[in-house]
Amino acid sequence: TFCTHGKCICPSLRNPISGLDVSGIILGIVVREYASLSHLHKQYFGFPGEILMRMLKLIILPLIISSMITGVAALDSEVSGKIGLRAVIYYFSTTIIAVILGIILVMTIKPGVSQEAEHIDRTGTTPNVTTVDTLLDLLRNMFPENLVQACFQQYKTKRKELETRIDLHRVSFWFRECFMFPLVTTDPLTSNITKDYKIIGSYSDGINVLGLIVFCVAFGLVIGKMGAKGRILLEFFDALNEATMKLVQIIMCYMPVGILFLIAAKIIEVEDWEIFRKMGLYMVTVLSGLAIHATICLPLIFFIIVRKNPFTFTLGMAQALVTALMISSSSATLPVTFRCAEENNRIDKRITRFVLPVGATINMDGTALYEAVAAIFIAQLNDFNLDVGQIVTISITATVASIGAAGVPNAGLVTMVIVLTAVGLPASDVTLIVAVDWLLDRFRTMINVLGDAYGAGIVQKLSKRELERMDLISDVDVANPF
Ligand code: DAS
Repeated sequence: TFCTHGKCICPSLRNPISGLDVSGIILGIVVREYASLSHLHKQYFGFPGEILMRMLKLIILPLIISSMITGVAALDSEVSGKIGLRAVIYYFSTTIIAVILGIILVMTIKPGVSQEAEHIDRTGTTPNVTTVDTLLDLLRNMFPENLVQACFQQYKTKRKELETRIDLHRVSFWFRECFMFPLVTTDPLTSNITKDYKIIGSYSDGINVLGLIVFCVAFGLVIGKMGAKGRILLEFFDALNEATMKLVQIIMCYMPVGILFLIAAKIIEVEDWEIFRKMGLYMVTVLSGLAIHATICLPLIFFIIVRKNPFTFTLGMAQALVTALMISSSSATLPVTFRCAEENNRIDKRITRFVLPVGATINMDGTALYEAVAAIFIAQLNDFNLDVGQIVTISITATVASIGAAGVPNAGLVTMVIVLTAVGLPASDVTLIVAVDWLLDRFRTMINVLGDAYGAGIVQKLSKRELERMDLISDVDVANPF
């Protein structure tokens, strides 16, 4: 099916079963089976997909700079006093909660870890096998399980104590070298990887995302405070943001073709079909995270603050949620979100007019959760042991990437490259998650819209006084116009 949006016509990924993903799988299987063709796969099948990945990585820099600077500067000028501040605090807190929930789930379910590795974890043998481990394994086969198990457990406990003794020097070094310095970076466009530590936010592609984000937020705040003088800068970055989004639109027109070949190339080279088991587990992880966020986290926050039945509120938003599920676009769902929030849930227009449009742009709990899970899933697929600094980097960049993502289909996929490159993960592995993005996008868009709606209800409750004062002022105007 084709859709036309803007000037370009591109194969739509919005149809129920994304035909191009399925064709990519079929194409890959066909080529894989005909061995005579399979030698073609790397150079030819991989090439169009590689082009797509390079385009996505090319767009990272202008996307971060323009979306962060304009987003932060605009918040400063458009924020109508306390109402706007409350909305922004709500956006960030629910997004961070979604990211933490996603990280807990993906680190628990471990969708990307292969079964044999998981088996080793469960049976207690440590991943980096030393000679002692091998010796104990030999012993283990000669003696009854329980005796060797007890010795092995004792050895493991001792070893754990050794490993966990905190070396204050290392912690201070890590904090200074791997957290503070890169954040306040001297050169945001190049990363500096020291010999024995992976600097937080650095990666092989040469950009230090976190350093760039910190710079853009500071720069955006300054521009916002400059008033008229900052206007010209704000207009420049607004124009840069608009141009970047148009570029993203063009890249997304090519995306279906890139996806087709990315998936075909992946199918051809996949060694073990276990990857499908992992993909299934990955989808379960994302969908369960979204479900928990939508049925526990958001309703709990809503109930604690608003003291009303959150599920009645959700029912009031049903039409908007179904629309978001069908079209995978928060922005396109906005008119329905407005109607449901104002007519069914009686939210004041003065609140919805600010909270919903800004929320549809920068409040994307579903996308943030999805990007954190996907990044760690890809790390697990590559047996990449993430340290604390990199988990923190993923949390921050997933939050920022969700702010930078537009409310259009597959936007989370485009900004996903930011998260992957922020911890040095192979961005080409986006292929795997692309294959199922058409389904997950629908559900994360639904959660994005639900999060915006709950935000409007909560901000209205917290801004009761301001609204009453506005009513008073408007009453006075009517009664005594002079
Ligand atoms: N489809 C996006 C939205 O409209 C979400 C995403 O792509 O992550 O919210």
